[in-house]
Amino acid sequence: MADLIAVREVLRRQRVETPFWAYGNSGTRFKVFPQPGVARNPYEKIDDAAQVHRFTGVASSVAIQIPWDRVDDYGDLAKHAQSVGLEIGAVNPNVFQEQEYRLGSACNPDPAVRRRALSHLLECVEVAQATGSTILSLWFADGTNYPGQDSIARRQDCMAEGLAAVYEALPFGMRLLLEYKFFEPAFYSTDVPDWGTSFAHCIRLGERAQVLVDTGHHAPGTNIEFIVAVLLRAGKLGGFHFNSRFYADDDLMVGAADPFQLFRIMNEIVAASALEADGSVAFMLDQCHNLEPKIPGEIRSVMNVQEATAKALLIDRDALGEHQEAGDVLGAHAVLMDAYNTDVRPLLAELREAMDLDPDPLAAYARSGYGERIIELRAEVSQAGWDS
Ligand code: RM4
Ligand code: MN
Ligand code: MN
Repeated sequence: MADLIAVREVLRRQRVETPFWAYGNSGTRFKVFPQPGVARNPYEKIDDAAQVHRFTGVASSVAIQIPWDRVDDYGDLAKHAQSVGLEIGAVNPNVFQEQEYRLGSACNPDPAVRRRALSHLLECVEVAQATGSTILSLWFADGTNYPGQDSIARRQDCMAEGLAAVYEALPFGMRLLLEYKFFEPAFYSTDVPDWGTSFAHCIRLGERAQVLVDTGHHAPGTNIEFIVAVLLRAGKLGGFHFNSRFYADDDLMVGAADPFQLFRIMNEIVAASALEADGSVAFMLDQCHNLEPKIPGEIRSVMNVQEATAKALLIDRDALGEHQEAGDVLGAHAVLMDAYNTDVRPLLAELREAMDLDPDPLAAYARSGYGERIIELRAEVSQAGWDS
């Protein structure tokens, strides 16, 4: 049996970071449907993120995206975050939306464009310093659409060179996380398409470069927990972008499409003691709430991560080990499934009460009236979203 007191302690300390972009309007390439009350600027995104933390107690940091969340004074933004009990988490440079980046950013055939991309990445290192962030989180839309369009090898050289320049600029204590995604927006070749490519670049860079696993960035059927286990062994799992996918990079709520997969991932984390350790695996959400309301969508997602984590913590590791050693396939599998099939909601409700929180975060948020208040308060002036 797992030690319940220890399980609660780990759950109490676990942190799940929410992203600024979850609080702005979002949509598909067909349409962005604005929602009433949505944040109009980074300060209001902080206020919304603070609600998620207020009701879950574990979402104490927020990721920002530059230029979407550009402000004049980043120190002031960090101060505002602190005033509502938050910290600025990962800084996410955006090198995919400007006209110059049509053929890529760090791997663009034009050296002037590569320099421009690099200078934006370096600007983001400064933003991270100014906000007290310790993570620079990189994702590149770079790639090609047609065989022969560009040299795959040359593009890798450029990627390596650009990353090395960024790595060099990292101040002490800051990590660089390199995210991969197998396709989109490029359809033929992507310059960082998989964990192997990210891993290879990170190994070359050094200790403070690690792989970021976005759960929505794999081909259907990929065994993500295997990737997680391999990266953990190598000390190269920097963190997650949690979300759900049914088809491609859907960015739906984590644990909605496949809660069992999330449990299997958390099982590898727990098995490697990567929750208890130094907190070096960053659990971040990367989601967009196109249809559902955003703050409750984030609360639900944080709860889903907690439920998967709780189940993984409940696995009877001694019994599992015994069955595994004895070659008892069904016995070992049953130990895992027993934990997965446990209803952990009462355990989490108790934990919340012990943390002076409402046992039901979604109901408590609904009762708080915050959702109605922002609709009234933010009626005028344009909202933050993909197109701003
Ligand atoms: C990418 C990736 C990045 C996110 C962008 C907008 O697919 O997941 O993390 O910043 O989308
Ligand atoms: Mn992502
Ligand atoms: Mn994505």
